[in-house]
Amino acid sequence: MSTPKGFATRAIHHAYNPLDNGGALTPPLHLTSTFSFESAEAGGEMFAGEREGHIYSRISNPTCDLLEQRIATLEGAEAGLALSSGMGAITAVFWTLLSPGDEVIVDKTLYGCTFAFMQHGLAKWGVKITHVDMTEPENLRTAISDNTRVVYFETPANPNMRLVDISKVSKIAHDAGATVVVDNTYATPYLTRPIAHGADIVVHSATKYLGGHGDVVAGLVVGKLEQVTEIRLVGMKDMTGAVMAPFNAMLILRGLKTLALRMDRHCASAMKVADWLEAQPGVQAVHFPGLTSFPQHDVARAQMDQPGAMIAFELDGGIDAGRQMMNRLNMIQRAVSLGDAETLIQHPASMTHSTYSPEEREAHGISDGLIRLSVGLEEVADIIADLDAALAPFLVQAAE
Ligand code: 4LM
Repeated sequence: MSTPKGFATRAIHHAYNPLDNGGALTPPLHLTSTFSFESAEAGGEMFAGEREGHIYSRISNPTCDLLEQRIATLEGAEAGLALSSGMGAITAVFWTLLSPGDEVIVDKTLYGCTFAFMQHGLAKWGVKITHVDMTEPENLRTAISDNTRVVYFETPANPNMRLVDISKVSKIAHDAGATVVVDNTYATPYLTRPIAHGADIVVHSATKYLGGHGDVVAGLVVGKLEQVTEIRLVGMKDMTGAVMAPFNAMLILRGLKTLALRMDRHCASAMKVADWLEAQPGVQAVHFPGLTSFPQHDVARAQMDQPGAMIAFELDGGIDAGRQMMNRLNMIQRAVSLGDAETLIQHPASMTHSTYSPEEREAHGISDGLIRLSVGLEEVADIIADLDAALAPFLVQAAE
């Protein structure tokens, strides 16, 4: 048996041979909604699941199919599924796995729209949502019951960077018969492969690092073939229709080719920015897994190959100081989303996490003063210089 190829090689070559496609180096873009059947009988057999082949692009498409195979190999999963957005991916998984009366246990901190889907969406349909601080896995053991169907978390969590120990939480969840779903958007499979640590299903907002260029909204799911097929046929085909457009699949395939390269640069720059921020007198706290001051530095080392490139920080002057600092930036863009070539900054309490009420934000550990930085691919000296100029007035005040 040949040795499996390395991550960057599989991200470029896996499951495609140009010679099968007239020598085209770049995989063809299959812009087609439907597929012709060789005969009426063949079409019937495909619908009955007795014959392989594409039927209609709300079920499968060859360009999406290649992307699905690529993300599956990168995550170490049996199968993948391409969807229209990260939220499309998350909701398709939940609509497939759950029935009224089931319980979902989710971590304390989630991306704002995921939180809204749970609290305002799923809860309306008779699903019980329980939030548990999974940074202490034993909390899950106390909360879990026979009704718990799914255990769900992000690691690192958006926006406050809390980590969840995937192995410990998966073990507790599996002992109780629950399915473990991990949102791996922040880490990407280049840094963390949750399935190797025991997770069952991984979801992504491919809008972020996987696409990497801020030009597409997309989502992905990976897991066991049987489960992914069910999510395809129930969650995607019938319940959400959240299908990825083939053109968008091409953009994500292009992004994946440079994922390893980009992540190395993102992570190296973020480490320098975090070190620099931590040394500034007006900066009250920096939350970044690569810092030795990070409370879960050990968990980071155990399950992340590098610390990622998302930083959360707070200034001494709280959110007023944070807003003033953001408004003084020149190069760094004030924008939500993350994982792009451009460094992006945003204020979770009034932007990505404004779906939480102020009381909920407090209970869920999302402080009003928190600023989120997605460190991009510019020269790191320019990123630090922009932050330095914007922070200067606070540093003077802090020194006085
Ligand atoms: C943001 N995030 O944080 P789509 N999972 C995680 C996310 O951060 C996001 C999604 C899912 C941001 C968007 C504005 C951890 C999104 C949802 O946006 O539906 O692809 O992914 O800035």
